[in-house]
Amino acid sequence: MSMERTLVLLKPDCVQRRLVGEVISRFERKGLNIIAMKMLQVTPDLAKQHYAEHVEKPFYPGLESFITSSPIFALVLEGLEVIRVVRDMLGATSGLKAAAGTIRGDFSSSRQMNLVHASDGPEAAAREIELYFNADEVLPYEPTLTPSLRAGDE
Ligand code: FUP
Repeated sequence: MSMERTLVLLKPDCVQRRLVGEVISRFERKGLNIIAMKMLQVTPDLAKQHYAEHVEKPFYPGLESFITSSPIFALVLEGLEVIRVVRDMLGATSGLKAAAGTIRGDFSSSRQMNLVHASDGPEAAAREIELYFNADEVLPYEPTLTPSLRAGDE
């Protein structure tokens, strides 16, 4: 099992609906390590870099307008297989399709306003972390409760 990092965004709907604490609390209770976090306003330029694969798609103008509409939180989470673990915690892209118990399944009824973004693979995670954070803003540390979270050989 590999220690990974992933980029998570708490999107404008998450902040506006006061769900930031709820969502971060789920990541903390899972045992994931927050190693970077900031509040920021996404600019159209940053949105185009972040969603480079979607820029030409018909839904992109609406997506850009949404993601730049008010501030967001960006986080880097660290943990074993954290890229997949966090995607599983988010659920399917559309809140209408996401399973109950997932963040989107519990709190979203929309495809666009789906509250949280998380990197979908190792290359995306590396690219997205660099897009949102300088190297000195990422602060890895050894959690003192690791022995209570998993066995030594996990
Ligand atoms: P995800 O990987 O789950 O974040 O979803 P995608 O990369 O497929 O889509 C990126 C964002 O575009 C999602 F947050 C939802 C949004 N989207 C739309 O608004 N309309 C669409 O038709 C498809 C995606």
